[in-house]
Amino acid sequence: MSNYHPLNEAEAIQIARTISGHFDKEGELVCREIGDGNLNLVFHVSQPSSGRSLIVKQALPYAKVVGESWPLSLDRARIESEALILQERLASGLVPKVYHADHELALTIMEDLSSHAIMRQGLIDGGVYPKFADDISDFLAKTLFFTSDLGMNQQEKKLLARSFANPDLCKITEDLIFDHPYTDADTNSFDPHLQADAERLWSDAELHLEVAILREKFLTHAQALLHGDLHTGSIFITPESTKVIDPEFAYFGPIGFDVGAVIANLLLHYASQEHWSADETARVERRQYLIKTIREIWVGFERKFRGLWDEHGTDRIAKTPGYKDLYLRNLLQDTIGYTGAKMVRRIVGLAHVADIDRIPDPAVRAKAQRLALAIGTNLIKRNRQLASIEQLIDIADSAAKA
Ligand code: SR1
Ligand code: MG
Repeated sequence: MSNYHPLNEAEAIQIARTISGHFDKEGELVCREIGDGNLNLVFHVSQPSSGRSLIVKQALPYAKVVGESWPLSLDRARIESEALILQERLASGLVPKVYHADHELALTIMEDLSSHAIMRQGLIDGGVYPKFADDISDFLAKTLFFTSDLGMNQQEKKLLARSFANPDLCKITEDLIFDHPYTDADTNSFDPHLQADAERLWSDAELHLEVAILREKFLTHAQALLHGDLHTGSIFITPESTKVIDPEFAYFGPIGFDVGAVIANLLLHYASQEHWSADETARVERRQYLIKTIREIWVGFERKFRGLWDEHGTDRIAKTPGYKDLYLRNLLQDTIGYTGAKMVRRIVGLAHVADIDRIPDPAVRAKAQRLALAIGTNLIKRNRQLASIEQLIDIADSAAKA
């Protein structure tokens, strides 16, 4: 009989007390439920007398954003804690420390990162993060290379993939990213002024063909252990530090899906500058900063991934001349396609981004939304013809100037 039940704040405090040596024995603990995501409860437990704190994150058996009508496996909490532990081993310092995991209660107790900002909000507030491109390209290159057939024992990888089968969460992605935005699905949600734009997406056969190819790769191409939901709401940040959180969507999939997720969210923010920049000069400057960051992420990721391949490659046949270049070219094309898919879903699909949704003036919001759709659909349609990150950048900049 499972002991699972959603915790209340008093119970979260009781559980937090069991983390030995974290809090002073005597001091009072206070707790607030701060979860503002789509799926989980998040308790912030702190001790004012010692200044110490931690996070108790608990999965709910359904998608909070929709309600109990959308059941979800609690096993995602085990997947999240195990992914965090593995990511810490592979990319040390770039994820929160895990103090304890209870699979029955579907909870993970981890480092409190309240000293950091959620990157999406940080960007909306005009934040500049000089270390981000280096940190995130490090995270991507190390976690993805060392869980791929290039960087780990291929039989062990198959066994690891078994423990990261994540069907419920993959189904969310398969539906919400690779299906529903391209048909008149009940889950879709968009401003009425986008009706004609959405209908164009639903009837665009050229677009559907590329989405079908990206979807097939998501379903079948078990390249590496992905984070699986690497948007700017899954990143805690300061100018000096980056921490990737929330890998509950982790599973073995195509590497470009993670890289594309980061770039897509920077481009959604790029589109949102229709509102968040004070004037045209500020808008151009802010967009240049975002583009520079995207370029540095891809260039850093590619350089590091190639370096790991040369230094730690485990596969003899993968050293065949030309193979690495071909692999990286395919990976770039996947990245471009997934970038586009992750942009489109945030405009017409179920789950949106605050960067764009919080634009108060509907006409300005529509301009940002249409820019995101123009960039996203172009990237999807052209991904298999492109060969450099500069071409992705050209597509974004040309759409913004149009
Ligand atoms: C029902 S969950 C909606 C979205 O929230 C998560 O962060 C994922 O991006 C998912 O698609
Ligand atoms: Mg999340």
